[in-house]
Amino acid sequence: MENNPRSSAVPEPFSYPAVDGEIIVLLKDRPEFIVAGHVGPDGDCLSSQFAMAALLQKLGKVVHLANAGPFDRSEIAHLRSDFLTHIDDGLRGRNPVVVVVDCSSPDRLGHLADEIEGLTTLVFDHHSSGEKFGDFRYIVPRSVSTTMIIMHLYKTMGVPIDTEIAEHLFFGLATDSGFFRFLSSYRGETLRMAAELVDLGVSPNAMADRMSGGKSEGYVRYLGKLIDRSESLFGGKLMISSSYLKDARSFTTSDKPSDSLYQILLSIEGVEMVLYFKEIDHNVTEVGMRSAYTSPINVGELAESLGGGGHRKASGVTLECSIDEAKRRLIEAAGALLLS
Ligand SMILES: [Mn+2]
Repeated sequence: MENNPRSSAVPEPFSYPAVDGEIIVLLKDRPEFIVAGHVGPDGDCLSSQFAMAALLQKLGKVVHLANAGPFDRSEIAHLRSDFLTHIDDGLRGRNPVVVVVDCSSPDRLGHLADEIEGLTTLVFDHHSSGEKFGDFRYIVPRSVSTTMIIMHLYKTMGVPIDTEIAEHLFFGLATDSGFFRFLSSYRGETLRMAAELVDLGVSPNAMADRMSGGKSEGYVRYLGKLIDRSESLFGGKLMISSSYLKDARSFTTSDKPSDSLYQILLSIEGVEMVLYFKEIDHNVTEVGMRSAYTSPINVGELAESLGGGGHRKASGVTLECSIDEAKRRLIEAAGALLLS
């Protein structure tokens, strides 16, 4: 063992820090809650909202789900009616506590940020970047998903997890970890938590099918177009692709096949970074950023420097400029990182 260079490098196993007592008291004492998540909600955000709402309901609370949307993507369109898209004055007047999940800064709440102002706000999140906000925070950047943070809260509060809740918790973990592909070494605790969820009735097989199945033919054809459109820059270190407003005329899908696109472009040997430009309006461009497992590039920092946020390997920013201007700015910034 003494000759094994790895044995001395084994880090302390990760465990979730204790949840602040004040947070627990607030959750137990107050009667009414709004559970909010970020704009353009993804699997972890929506699952976290459902799991948090279920926890509060089990505590006997009145709970409202809120999200500014959009709920255009076909896989989440059916959930639209479960969420308030605005907080009206009647609800505000009852002084509910706002629980914000999976959200690194207030602007990620969209127009809800203004509507919850003045209400007591609790934040549960795992993003490492962003702006500290809310009256109370439980932020665990090393947690693979926000749903795992909420699972820790269930355990802390001794609230039983039924199969439906377990499915929400697992789904957020599965989406944010690329079905465990992004999980690194010495993170057995995450697999042990996943194992508990499987023993509570979750089928990883069914979850994988839910994550990757159910796509329309138009979606797959659009993915083909985005791959076809992609360009290689900086000697093959950067791949970029773009979606345009005009695409709506040629492709019968409102879904953006971004996860598959990233995965395919990152699989090209030598690619360190992928930038995906989405024309949202003539002067609004969303940029998704990914960096390769083996690359030292931190796209979370890059996004943050432009007013966005995310993680080391996956991040995004919304820029108020044309798609051409966004490309010019980002390609220059990427070049500075990749060629340094
Ligand atoms: Mn997340």
